[in-house]
Amino acid sequence: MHNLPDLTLNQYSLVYNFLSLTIAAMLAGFVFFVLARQSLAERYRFSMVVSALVVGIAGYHYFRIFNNWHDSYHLVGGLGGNYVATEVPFNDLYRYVDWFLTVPLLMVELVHVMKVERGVRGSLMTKLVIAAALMIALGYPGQNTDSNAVRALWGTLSTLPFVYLLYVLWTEVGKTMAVEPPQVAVLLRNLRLLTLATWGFYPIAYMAPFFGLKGAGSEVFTQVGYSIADITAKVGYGVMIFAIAKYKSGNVEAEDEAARRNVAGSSVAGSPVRSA
Ligand SMILES: *C/C=C(C)/C=C/C=C(C)/C=C/C1=C(C)CCCC1(C)C
Repeated sequence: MHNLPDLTLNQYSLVYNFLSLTIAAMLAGFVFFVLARQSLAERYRFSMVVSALVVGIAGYHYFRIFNNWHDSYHLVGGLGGNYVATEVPFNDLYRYVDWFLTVPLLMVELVHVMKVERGVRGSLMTKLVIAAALMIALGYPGQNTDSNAVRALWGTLSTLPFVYLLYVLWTEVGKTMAVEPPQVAVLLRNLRLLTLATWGFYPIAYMAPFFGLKGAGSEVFTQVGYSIADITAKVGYGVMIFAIAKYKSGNVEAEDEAARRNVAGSSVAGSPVRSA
């Protein structure tokens, strides 16, 4: 919960319309991922189930945020007047609960379409999911404080798993790019850049009070910024995961063949009879 500043008609409407647009984008994403699932090879379909879950959870929360925004303000003085806070508090926990659930799921989506060995997959997923959940949980206590020192403390703690996560993501995706066909490598590279660019926005918005952004400007910047970042990091990201899964679906036979050759190759190399 935090105190809402007075807004002009335009400021209020900008946020209102962006929250509304985000609900539409999440719903559209949901329909797309459910339908897109059919066009993938069996083994990649799960990535679309997770994508649909992510935008489903986010769409629900945006619906709640939208209604909350509507109830937390009322227009005083007609069209020439201002939007002034009502007695209904604005609940920031919707966003954090949403991120707490969706950010780990975004990691699951990614690892699912990456070429990693069976034994590595589980531990990679665990590392990324735990780091993602820690990052969000540690950020929350600093979100609604008026003290810049408290905000900086929790912001810094949350940044530790954030940096770790980006590091693991960057190196592991890099390793996969080296063993994937060039088309998939390009898609993975773009996905990595999209993740870096969109995820980087959240800590910047969090730190807005440090850049002197206060009151109405800060509120509008944060709400609109989070909406754009969420659409890109969830719907846009899911569409890119789909593109990767789609390409790989056309290649499952070649992939299996390569895997068989690898297994056969390693047993030949390890055989004392052959090497003698
Ligand atoms: C769909 C939602 C996404 C991708 C949310 C991502 C959120 C972050 C990367 C948040 C990071 C934060 C920090 C690194 C420090 C300050 C606190 C947070 C939680 C805003």
